[in-house]
Amino acid sequence: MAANLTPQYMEAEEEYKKAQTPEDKLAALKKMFQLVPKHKASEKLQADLKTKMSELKKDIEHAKAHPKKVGAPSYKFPKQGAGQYIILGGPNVGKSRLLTRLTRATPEVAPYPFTTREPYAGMMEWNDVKVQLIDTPPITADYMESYVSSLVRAADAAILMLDLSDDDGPFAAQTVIERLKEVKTILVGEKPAVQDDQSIQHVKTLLVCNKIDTEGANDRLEIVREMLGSTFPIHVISAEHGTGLEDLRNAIYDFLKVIRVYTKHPGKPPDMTSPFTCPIGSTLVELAALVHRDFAEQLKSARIWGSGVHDGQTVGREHVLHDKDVVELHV
Ligand SMILES: Nc1nc2c(ncn2[C@@H]2O[C@H](COP(=O)(O)OP(=O)(O)O)[C@@H](O)[C@H]2O)c(=O)[nH]1
Ligand SMILES: [Mg+2]
Repeated sequence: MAANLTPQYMEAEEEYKKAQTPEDKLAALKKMFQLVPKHKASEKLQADLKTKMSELKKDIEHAKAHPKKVGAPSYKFPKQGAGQYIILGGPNVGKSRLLTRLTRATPEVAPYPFTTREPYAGMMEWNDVKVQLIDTPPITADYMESYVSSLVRAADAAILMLDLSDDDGPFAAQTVIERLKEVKTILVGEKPAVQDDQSIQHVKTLLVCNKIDTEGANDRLEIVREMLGSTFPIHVISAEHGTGLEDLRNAIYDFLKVIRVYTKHPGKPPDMTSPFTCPIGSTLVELAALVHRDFAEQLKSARIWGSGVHDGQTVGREHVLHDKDVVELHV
């Protein structure tokens, strides 16, 4: 990219894309504007950002002056655990059943469509961490709740569910992909490294083919592999009978691509019960920011126990962390 954008800028842009309120969007845009390198190659980008900021400011003022009386429902799920997944699919594919199998949540499961009217969240346990799963109302060619796309855009990843008991299953999944694409939300197996159009959000997605216990499921699975196998990682399950669920549970965690880091206080044993999770490749200073807002700036060094270091070795701010590292932060 000509403007040579920094990773910090890209992070702010990611925040912008995930923002669900005009206020959050504006805050992220301000950050992007501060972080954009100020030179010739980025002049157009700077101008675009300024235009967007002033439009948003107007929107916010307008909304304040004209408060909505009634509106479409909107839902916001604060992120919890190591990551947030949104479960998507047509009616009756088994989305709610999956949530009951992987979490303690108890959404209604029924053999007729549109039982789930509202999104429903649960926490999936994976070893010593938890992953948040959100069940949603179905998406069809002529029905999609207005708030669903913003939930998808805000999530860390998606599970697209497909019904192998139904000849139409593969096409129903394709419809979900297309409906979301219409609102610039693109389900992909892997996020592209660079994304120029800021209005488009890619969401990495696992394709989960459910009801493998039913007759003809294997034949339909062949069709699915041909249609979608090159786009998404495919997992085959029976949510009803439990087939493939442990593999899926592992895949859901692995796909987040995070590591676990445990913290300790000087002279005390580490807290091995609730790790922090951060993206693979994170540095000490990035972890520090998770532990405490002020720590990123204040951090001087750390001692670390784990892979690639001597026990208790002192490392600097840019040290790259590994899964299961134990760190003692010195501020
Ligand atoms: N045979 C079979 N039926 C399933 C499976 N998973 C879900 N179902 C059934 O499919 C119907 C719809 O399930 P539900 O979870 O409510 O679907 P949703 O509309 O996607 O939330 C229910 O009757 C479930 O019992 C499965 O793996 N195999
Ligand atoms: Mg449901």
